[in-house]
Amino acid sequence: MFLQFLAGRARQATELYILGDFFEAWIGDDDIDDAYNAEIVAALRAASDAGLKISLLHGNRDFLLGDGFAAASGIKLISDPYILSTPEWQFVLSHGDALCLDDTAYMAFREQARNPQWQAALLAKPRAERRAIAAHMREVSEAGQRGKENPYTDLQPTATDDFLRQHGYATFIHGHTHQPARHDHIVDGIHVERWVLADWHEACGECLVWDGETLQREVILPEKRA
Ligand SMILES: [Mn+2]
Repeated sequence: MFLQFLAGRARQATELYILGDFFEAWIGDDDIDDAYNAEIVAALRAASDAGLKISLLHGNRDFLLGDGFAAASGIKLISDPYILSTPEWQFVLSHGDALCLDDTAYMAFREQARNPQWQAALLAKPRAERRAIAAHMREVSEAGQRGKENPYTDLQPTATDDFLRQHGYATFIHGHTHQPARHDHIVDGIHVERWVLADWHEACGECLVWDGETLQREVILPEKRA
């Protein structure tokens, strides 16, 4: 369905920002020739060739997306957090995982996963081995979530307020927590909005649309084929 979105609705926009966990797993840019990945890369390329400016920041699953992927797709890899200034408004974009400080096991993994030496050592392994490692990491993560009342850790409130302060009280947009919502924060007496993105599934996706005046959720449904 994302491919339909990329070929359809997304083309009405001038810019598209993807805030991480775009892929369930990414084991290295050499895996671009995998059939599933190649189709997505080609679709991104077609959209960017048609004039859509696409930017992407890393999530915790696709942290290995690199320059090879970006060049092939015609997209721009941006840092997390990323300040997005439009003529009318300022936003700060992030995957969101960096503020989930209460999940100490995850934060330890995150630090490791973002370490360039660790990444290089992983990328040096054969593809089949990396694929097995990714599957194993997924299993460990799912096993850790089972049995928990709420399997998803939310952002740590104090750290989030500090983050909003550090980023000039810009409207904060992130994903990761699987809890789509719009939150109102009062930081130093200033009202700041925090928008949490929804997950994408085969049957339904969602994006936030900025039209220069308001930010709105837009539900994306699969196109019916005649
Ligand atoms: Mn995530």
